[in-house]
Amino acid sequence: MNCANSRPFTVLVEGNIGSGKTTFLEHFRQFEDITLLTEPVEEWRNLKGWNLLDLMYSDPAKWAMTFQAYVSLTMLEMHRRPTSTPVKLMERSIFSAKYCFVEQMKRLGTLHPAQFAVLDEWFKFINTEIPVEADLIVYLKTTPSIVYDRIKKRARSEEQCVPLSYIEELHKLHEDWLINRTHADCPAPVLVLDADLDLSQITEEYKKSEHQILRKAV
Ligand code: DGT
Repeated sequence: MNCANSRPFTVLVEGNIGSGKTTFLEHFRQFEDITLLTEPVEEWRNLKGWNLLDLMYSDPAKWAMTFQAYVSLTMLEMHRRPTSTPVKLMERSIFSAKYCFVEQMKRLGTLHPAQFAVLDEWFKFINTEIPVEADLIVYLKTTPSIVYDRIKKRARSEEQCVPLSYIEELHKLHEDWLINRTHADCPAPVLVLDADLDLSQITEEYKKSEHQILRKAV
C-alpha cells in the first residue's frame, strides 16, 4: 500500500460555541467509512474528578492556563489518533484553541502575557515538529445573538455566566482566522456554511458539504 494514500482526508469542523458542530458531525454518522471525533468536552469536565471547564469559567484568571494546557493535549491526541477509515471528521482543532480561545483570553487579560508566551511556544513547537494534518475546514458561520440564545437554551451549567460580548468577540476571532485570514497559517481550504438556520432547515445546508467530504470516502 502506498503510504501517501494511507492518511485520512481530514476535515476540521469549526464555529462559535453553540454553532452546531456536534449536530454537523452527527449528520455524517449515516455514512460508512468516516471516523467522527467529537470534542473531548467530557474529559475537560472530569479529569480525575476535576471539572476544568467549570474551574476555567468560575475563576478564569486562576484556571485559564491549566484549562488551555489540557485542551491542547486532548486536541493533539485527537489530531494524532490513528484511523482506519479514509475520512476523518474532527470537532475543532488545536488551531481554534490557539487563534480563537487563547487569543481571546490574552485580550481579556485572563492569561498573563507570560502564560500566553508559554502556550505560544508550545503551539509553535507542535506546529513545526508534530504533523497535524487538515485537508478541509468546514466553518459553521453564525450570528452571535443566535448562538447566544442557543447556549442559554441548552443550559450547560458551566456556560451560564458567558455574556453575549464574549460570544461576539469569539465570533470576530473566528472570522479573522477563517475569512479575513489575519494569521499566516490557515491549515486548509475553508468551506463556509450558514449555521444560523434552525434544525428543520439545517440538513439541506449540511448537504452542501457532502460532495467534498464523501467523495474522499469511496
Ligand atoms: P456545538 O456543537 O457547536 O454547540 O459545540 P459546543 O458549543 O459544544 O463546543 P465548543 O467547542 O464551541 O465549546 C465547548 C465549551 O468549551 C465552550 O464552553 C467553550 C469551551 N471551549 C472549547 N474550546 C476551548 C478552548 O480552546 N478554550 C476555551 N477557553 N474554551 C474552550
